[in-house]
Amino acid sequence: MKVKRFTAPTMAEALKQVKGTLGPDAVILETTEAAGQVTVTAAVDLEPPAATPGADPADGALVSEVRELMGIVRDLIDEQWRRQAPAGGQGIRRLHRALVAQGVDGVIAAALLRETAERLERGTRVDTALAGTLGTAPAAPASSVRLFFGPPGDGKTTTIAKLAAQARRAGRRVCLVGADTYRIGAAAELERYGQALGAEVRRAKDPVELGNALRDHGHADLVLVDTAGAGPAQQAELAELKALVEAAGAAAGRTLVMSAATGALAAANTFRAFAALAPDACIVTKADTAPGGAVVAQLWRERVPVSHVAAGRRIPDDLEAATPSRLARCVLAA
Ligand SMILES: Nc1nc2c(ncn2[C@@H]2O[C@H](COP(=O)(O)OP(=O)(O)OP(=O)(O)O)[C@@H](O)[C@H]2O)c(=O)[nH]1
Ligand SMILES: [Mg+2]
Repeated sequence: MKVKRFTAPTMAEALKQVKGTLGPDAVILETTEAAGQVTVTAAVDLEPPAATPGADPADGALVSEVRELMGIVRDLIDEQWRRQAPAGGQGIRRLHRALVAQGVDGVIAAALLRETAERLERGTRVDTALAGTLGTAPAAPASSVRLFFGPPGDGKTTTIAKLAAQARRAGRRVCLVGADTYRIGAAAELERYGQALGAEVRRAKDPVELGNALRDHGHADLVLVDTAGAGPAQQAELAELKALVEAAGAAAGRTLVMSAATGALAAANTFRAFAALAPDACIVTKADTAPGGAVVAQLWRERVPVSHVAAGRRIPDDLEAATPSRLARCVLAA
């Protein structure tokens, strides 16, 4: 692979140099801007790998994924040349910089760039175009019973307390079910929240008890189930969570709670680990501590809707419904 840097007064000129020197297969690795000059770092694969008889099919898949990525970026470059729109070019450059700064996976970043570039007509702001791209994910379904799961310490219990407090303010009857039997003090913590918020609290130490609690939760309008945190490598804990989800039944909502501080690789691993629980929504927490672009980009790729963003510890104020423009801020706030 040959890597080269090109500097020019405009993005279009720099990209022209890239294409002229490295050819149409060049991939943009990074763009920076300083003192009125744009610097583009680009690479080209010098020797396209030939198909080897008996090669690992996984290698073939990887090669075609990289080829697809190169094609996407090449289309993007062509598109920018065709439009020659300075505002759009700047917007895409800003988005590219933010995606690189947040370490978003290359394939996801290229897809986000391409879809957003398609929305960038002359005069459209990049945050508006990006919100349009992110807004294509399906909406989180409304469920009167919802389970919350995710990595340890990412904010499940605090988020449940926020949702419970918001529902109580709206005059709804809330029942909290504690299924976290691992952490010392987890049950007492939920009890305290229940007392402070005027919500009934129940405990379920296994899937059978959870099934019973959900069948007989008084007359609550909203039932929120707290579970123990599990990391991507904790197979036994993940299997227990899956059993709880199954006991809750198909009508129960399933929210993955993930911190905005999760990096791209951890976000991909976490999502893979919890995919067996089929989350139908995600809440991104701790957005006051990190932009959260890698998590938002991963969820967009998986087509799991983000229902809320939490940006602080205050109950219930630091929890807002996620909108496409709020999510675009997460991505661009690098
Ligand atoms: N800064 C910040 N802190 C948060 C946010 N949400 C939760 N926290 C804090 O993160 C810590 C862990 O929150 P918990 O709600 O206990 O997390 P959990 O996922 O239930 O943790 P486990 O049950 O141990 O897996 C607490 O100190 C919370 O106050 C947030 O949006 N921003
Ligand atoms: Mg907890």
